[in-house]
Amino acid sequence: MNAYRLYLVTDDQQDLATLTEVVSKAVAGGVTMVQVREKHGDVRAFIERALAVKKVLQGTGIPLIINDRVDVSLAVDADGVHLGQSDMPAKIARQLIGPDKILGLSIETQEQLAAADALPIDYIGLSAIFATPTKTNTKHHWGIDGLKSALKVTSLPIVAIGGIHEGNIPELCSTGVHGLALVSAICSADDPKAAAAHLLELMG
Ligand code: TZP
Ligand code: MG
Repeated sequence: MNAYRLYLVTDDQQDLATLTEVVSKAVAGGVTMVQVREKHGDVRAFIERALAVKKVLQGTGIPLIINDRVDVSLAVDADGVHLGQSDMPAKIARQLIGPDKILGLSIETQEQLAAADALPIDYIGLSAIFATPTKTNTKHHWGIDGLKSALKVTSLPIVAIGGIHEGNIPELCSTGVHGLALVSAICSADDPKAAAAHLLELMG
């Protein structure tokens, strides 16, 4: 199974109860991977929230990925970590997490893309495909054409992120992209289960 297919990234504005409820419903709706993303709380809160999500995912086979922090990923024995360009270098992260964990890296520029295949990573998060209110400091938006050309440049699986919703799924999927990562389209939906199921249906 392609675990990158429908990749839920959690909303750090949601409280713990909402977080676990959203993840649980999204899992029921069919998400294939879950990343816990925390941008505001301290490391204790990050660990607490990651452990709560881990409990929800227990027995589902859905990989748990931790955003930014290798130490938190190790602390909760997650399935992997997703790094940004200002986080720990991928080579060092790989040494710390070992060969079997999943390592993802956000790629924001053509230069970073050109260097990606030489890194010990498992997938690329192509960031950001479209402008999004969820993350306002994105410098470059790849768009559909940028995604298409990125798919030709790298042999790594690409997960598209940023501004993805039911309206742009068909054109995104027509590129052959390996996965779609979303925050608001699932976390802010009235019914995250129905939202995830509908997104999957649109993906065909
Ligand atoms: N990285 C690039 S865009 C983004 C992240 C974490 C946010 C995506 O959120 P949304 O709500 O799916 O546009
Ligand atoms: Mg990051």
